[in-house]
Amino acid sequence: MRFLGLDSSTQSLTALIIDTDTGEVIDRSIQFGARLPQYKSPNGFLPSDDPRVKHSDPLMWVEALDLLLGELREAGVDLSTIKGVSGAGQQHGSVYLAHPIDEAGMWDASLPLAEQVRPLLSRKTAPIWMDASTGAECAEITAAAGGADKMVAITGSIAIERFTGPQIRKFWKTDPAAYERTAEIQLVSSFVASLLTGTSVPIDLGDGAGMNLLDLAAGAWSPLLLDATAPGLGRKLKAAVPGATYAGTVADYFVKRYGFAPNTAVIAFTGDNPSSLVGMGASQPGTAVVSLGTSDTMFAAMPAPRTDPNGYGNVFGNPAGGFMALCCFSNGSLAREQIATRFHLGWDDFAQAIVERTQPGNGGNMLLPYFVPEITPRLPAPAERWFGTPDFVAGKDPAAAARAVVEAQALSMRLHSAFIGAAPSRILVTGGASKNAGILRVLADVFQAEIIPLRVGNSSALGGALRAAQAVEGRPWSDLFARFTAPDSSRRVAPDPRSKVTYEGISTQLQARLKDLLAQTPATR
Ligand code: XUL
Repeated sequence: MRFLGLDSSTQSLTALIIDTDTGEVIDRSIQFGARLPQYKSPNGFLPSDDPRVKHSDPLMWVEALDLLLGELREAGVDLSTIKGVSGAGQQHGSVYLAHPIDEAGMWDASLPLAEQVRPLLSRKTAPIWMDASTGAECAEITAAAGGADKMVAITGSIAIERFTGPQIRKFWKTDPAAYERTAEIQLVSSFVASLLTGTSVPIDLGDGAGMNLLDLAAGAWSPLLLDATAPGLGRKLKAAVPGATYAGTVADYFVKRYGFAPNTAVIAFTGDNPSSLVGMGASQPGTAVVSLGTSDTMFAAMPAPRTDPNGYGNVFGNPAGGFMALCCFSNGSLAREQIATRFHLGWDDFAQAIVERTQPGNGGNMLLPYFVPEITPRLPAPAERWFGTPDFVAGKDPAAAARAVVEAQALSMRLHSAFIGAAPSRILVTGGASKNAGILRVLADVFQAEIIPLRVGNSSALGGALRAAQAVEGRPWSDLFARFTAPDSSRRVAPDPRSKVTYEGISTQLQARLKDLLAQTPATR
């Protein structure tokens, strides 16, 4: 049987189709910046004078869905053979609707969907996970809830700028009339699922945990936090549902326009990280995953919530049951791209610079690579700091710059993810940058762990397809994982034990420099 997984991420929308009988995988993506330039969002979000504000136009996501399904059809993919669809969205981003979506029969299949969804929006833009502008709201919610410890005890995370609750509160404070007009608030994941069914699909527990609103133990919105966030919020959110929930069948619009079978099942969508946990075959505790995308994340499944005493880590729901711990870094691919562009390095040069032209420790050169506001550690404004030889500091050493950005990212990841548990000896990697041998080499040496890329590139979309297969066909996870989440043995990287001591020393140095940087950073709360 064939299943479709969708991943609506920061910079692209991906479709991935699996055939559980033959093992065949087809995938295709739409890059928002390149393909939908009319939305003026080269990196997936709208320009803003304030670097802390990051919003996207939700209609860009809707139009991308039309474009992607149209392309699949033109490429000869018979969408009537798809038995189930699920998927994922970038986490935390929120879409505001003046009317719940219940237009299944009303959308005209001869017209683009974006034009028909436009009148449903009560807010033109959607704040996304990169937004860092809600420091005041985080402080207010924390105070009203009874303190940071209480927030962590209920939701698994302190109040965090990018999480949806603080974003909703800011919307209520800055545009109370539009907030009043809002009948329903969706996450990116549940919004895309709602488009597919033409009905309002509930938020799932995995992604819902990234809102600062979910009581993890109860698996339901916390009345205390709903009240602490904005008036009447409980009426604007449907009850959250477990990951495998059947959400309906694809809307008539997609049947008529793209040839889906009318009874194609749609399973609730989840966040991209929870979906990746499944797509990496890592939904049982014991395997750590590093995802190298627009954001870099490190995560692992866990049976019970374990929270980060430093407040950086988060707990989300695991779509296969239980929980997952996650650390998120906003200076992921955007920081690597900054260096590659600034130093005119192609990705092959970038890898070669790391593997062949520099050594672990980078000859004492170190970069603090914060080109956009950082989530971990919390930096409300961009900050770059260069330490080392005069050439490096003057921006005249491209090879050292390439190693420096990746070493700092890997060391910061190791430092801040320690709360997740014992140091891993094997790490699965995914995301666009996991194709880069230089980055894998640094990860292996910094973590002193074997780094294992998988054969399928987009683990979040694959997670969607696997969840649809598991829910509709009832196949055991172990069968699905054995078939679709195989490692790419040719690209495995083993750690070099000689670099262990070098990185221990540099880690201490990085920690001290981060402490200095944080001390120079004005508090936002
Ligand atoms: C996770 C996070 C990011 C987004 C990116 O908490 O904010 O990883 O999910 O899509």
